[in-house]
Amino acid sequence: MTVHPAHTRVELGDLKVPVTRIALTNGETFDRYCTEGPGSQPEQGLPPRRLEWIEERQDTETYPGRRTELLDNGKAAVRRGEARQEWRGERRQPRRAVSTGTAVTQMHYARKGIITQEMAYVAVRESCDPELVREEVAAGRAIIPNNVNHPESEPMIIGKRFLVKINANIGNSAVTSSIEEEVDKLTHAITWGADTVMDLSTGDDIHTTREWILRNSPVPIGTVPIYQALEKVDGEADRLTWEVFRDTVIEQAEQGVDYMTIHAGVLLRYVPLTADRVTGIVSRGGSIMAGWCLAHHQENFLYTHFDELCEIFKQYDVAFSLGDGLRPGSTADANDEAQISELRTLAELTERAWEHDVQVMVEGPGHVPLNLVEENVRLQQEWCHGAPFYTLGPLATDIAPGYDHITSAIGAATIAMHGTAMLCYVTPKEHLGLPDRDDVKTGVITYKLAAHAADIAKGHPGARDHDDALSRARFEFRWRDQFALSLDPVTAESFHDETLPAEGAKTAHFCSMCGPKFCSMKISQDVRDRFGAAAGASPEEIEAGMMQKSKEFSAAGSRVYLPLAD
Ligand code: IRN
Ligand code: FE2
Repeated sequence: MTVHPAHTRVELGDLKVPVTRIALTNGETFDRYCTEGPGSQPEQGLPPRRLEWIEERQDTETYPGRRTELLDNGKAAVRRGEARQEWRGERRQPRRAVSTGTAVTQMHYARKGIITQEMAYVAVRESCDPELVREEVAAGRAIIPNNVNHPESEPMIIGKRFLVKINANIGNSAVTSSIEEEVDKLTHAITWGADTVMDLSTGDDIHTTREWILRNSPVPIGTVPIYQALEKVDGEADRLTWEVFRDTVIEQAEQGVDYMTIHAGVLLRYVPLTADRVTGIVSRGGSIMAGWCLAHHQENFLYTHFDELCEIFKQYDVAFSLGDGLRPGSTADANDEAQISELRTLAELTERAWEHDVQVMVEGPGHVPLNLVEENVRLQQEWCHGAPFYTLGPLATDIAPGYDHITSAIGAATIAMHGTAMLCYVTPKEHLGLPDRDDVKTGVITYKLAAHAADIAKGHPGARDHDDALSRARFEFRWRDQFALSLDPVTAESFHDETLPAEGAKTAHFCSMCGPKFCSMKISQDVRDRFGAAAGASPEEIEAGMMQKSKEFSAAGSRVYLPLAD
């Protein structure tokens, strides 16, 4: 489903890299980065386009039966005693690296000097040299989230040398939202431009919901496995164990989750540092782990078992998203000792994951006043040796519930300009409720524009082409092209039509903002036309022409805006 009749999905070259091609009324076309995928029948899922590449590398094996067994263990569904909506599409057997010591990660290949098809694909998408992709992945400065059990995905890259990406969170925390609704939110999010989607479901049917989402997702899917682990112990954090958590991670890795938020930096000794904060611990995962550490008076098991996690991740190519469980939840708490201490630990864990060839990004805040934003990126980049930074906004102020997509987009554009690689969207419902379909769209569009503003500020090659295409359409009164090129053509066109619905207004040289007489674009075009007539004239002739125009201007009463001739 494209968002405008002038848009078509076109696949380029042997690798079939998609772009959204926009047909303009002047006969030109404009190609945009495309996230929406080829479209799927939800019960059937998407074609596994990467399967061939994964098989060609011959480094995975299947281990029959595993997935089915786990499906039948859907504890939450059994507890509710309701008929479960089973995944009816093709159920492939899960794959993993041939032997436990082996890594099948993109980082592993990149470090061996190999440019995988995934890297080549990403290079076409980003219009860059495949070698740049390989180098950045090898150095850990970029990741390609790419689970071998998610062959439906279209490879994409997260790193500061590439286009700034955005993530949309979906998930049914309320019991009311159904599997269909979640798949619909996924489709909606990628249609509007989400680069990755995180399934944060915490309610019932977590496993089945995730299966549907993965099988229908052309973008990488992230999760926070501690949420499901907590469900398995009936929501009692004290009863969590490494074993329950490990099995949950394997279950999700088998399904094809591409990256997982792991709150391994919430160390026992950091928890007291949050005592004097205005908003304490605001991270869900962070508070679960802090509660566990305090209840057992033991070190966070995600930290103590981190190497075992790496062993699992490297067999499926799951990337770490090292969670910021101690992120500030208010501008007052920004850059405080708790946050900075955790960042130091995340830096240590980044290096440990790299020892296993496991891809890593590092999560960041939260709520941060604009003057403290840059320091966040500087410290993270320095300490984590350039590992991609992935931040939640941050909100630049706390005072606007209902508008937090905007308070956070201000921080997001700023932090991305300084080098954050991916932005986790915030919707207007942040702090207030579960986002619905419309909120997902508003969040995605708002974050697309924040990310793009940062791409321009960073001087990313070609980033401004889109702006230039739109600005030209605007200056030339190609209204239809202006709509087609905008991030949200539907809203742009309907706002225009609210005041000038007539067909003729789509080609008129004005809009209702200034009306026909006062349109600055129209006036400056007239100015150009007059000067255009002087092209080829000698300097003396131009001088004489200017004098003449000056006299005409005074004689007409020195008015900038002249009444329109009928
Ligand atoms: C991103 C950066 N910092 C946090 N995030 C996102 O917040 C993360 O990717 C995930 O979607 C969500 C995790 O929330 P908690 O469990 O930390 O609150
Ligand atoms: Fe918040």
